[in-house]
Amino acid sequence: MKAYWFDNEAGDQREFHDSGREVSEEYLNKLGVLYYRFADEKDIDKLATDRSYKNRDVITVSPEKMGDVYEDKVKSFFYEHLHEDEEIRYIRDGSGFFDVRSEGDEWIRVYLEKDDLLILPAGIYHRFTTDSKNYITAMRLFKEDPKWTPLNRGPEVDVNPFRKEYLQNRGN
Ligand code: KMT
Ligand code: NI
Repeated sequence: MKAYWFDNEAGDQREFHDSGREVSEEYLNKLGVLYYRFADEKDIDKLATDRSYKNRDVITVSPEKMGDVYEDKVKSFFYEHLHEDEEIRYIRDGSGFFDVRSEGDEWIRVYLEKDDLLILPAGIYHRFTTDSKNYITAMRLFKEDPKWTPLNRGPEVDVNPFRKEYLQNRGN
């Protein structure tokens, strides 16, 4: 895992876009973003039990797996959105970028590789992209029935109760 301020330069979303300014794990925690590194899949079972994640599946995002719809999928994952539930991703192979909004509404880019686990809180604006290798396999964990519906950023979603609760929890 490596977290840094996104450079906001033009160019392919799958490039690193590293401004050279690092972001600490402590700052991610302040945003409600949690990071773990689990080399042993037994650790994921414990976390799942502790946090009541009852269900899981595995998704591979790659042209081989997704075929013709791959490029469209990559575009859609990259629309800024939030969810009404946590987004939990445990990377099993490959790599990719999760971008999350800072307190000041800037992008922070989180680069994840195998054995990295990231938890995004409900209500945080974020987006995802594969990197230039175009391959990631991730375990997705969820509490009950998955609510994957991405709610794209806009005036209505800005006042979504889960968005409001997120901001309140962060002291805004
Ligand atoms: C998401 O919600 O953006 C995704 O699930 C992306 C694929 S998980 C690596
Ligand atoms: Ni999402």
